Amino acid sequence: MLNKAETTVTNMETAVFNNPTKTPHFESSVPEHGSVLAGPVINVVINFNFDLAKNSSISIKRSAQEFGQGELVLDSNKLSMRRAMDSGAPDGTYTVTYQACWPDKSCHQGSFQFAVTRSKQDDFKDQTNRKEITLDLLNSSFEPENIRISKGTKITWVNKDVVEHYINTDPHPGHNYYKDQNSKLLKTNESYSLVFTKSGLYPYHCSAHADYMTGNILVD
Ligand SMILES: [Cu+2]
Repeated sequence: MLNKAETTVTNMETAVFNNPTKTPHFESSVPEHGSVLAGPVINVVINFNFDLAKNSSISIKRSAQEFGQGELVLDSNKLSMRRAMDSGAPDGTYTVTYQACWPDKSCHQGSFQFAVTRSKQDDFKDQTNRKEITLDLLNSSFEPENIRISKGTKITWVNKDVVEHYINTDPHPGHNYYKDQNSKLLKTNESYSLVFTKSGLYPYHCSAHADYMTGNILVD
């Protein structure tokens, strides 16, 4: 019982975030400000409604240490920028500081925060060490909602509902956190498959029921 209480206190402390600073033209990010995640993201993605230009940047820091990896990537539509995150990043609160620069060479600074708390993996169904997994779309939810798999596992989603669904990577409606994870419209008994080859957390949803039909894949 004592251990459980301590865990609760730790989670509450983790959940204290500074207010985010949004630049002009900010639309969305993955992770969202204030997210508490079961593991590091594969990349931080920030979406805007105006063209980004060079000198834009993203930093992902915990206690002054940088966990962003490699160069900033500007997506080809110029409306999004992303930076990979270290998959071995420890539990804790991360501050994303970004600079969004525009074609007129002006720049704005923004920031937001999220937390990594691996104890949240207790809510994930352990499906590690399997080559293939089938995941049902049932009663407008992903069954199971949160799963943990090994690298190289192929997931096949099968629509067991009468209504039509999609598989879409977050955010909604940008669908660009992990662009490979976007299906066509899935009618009853239609399926969609994807092999996960990179460690990290993959938050996703169905774009037809984005408010409540959500799930997470955690790749070890
Ligand atoms: Cu749906």
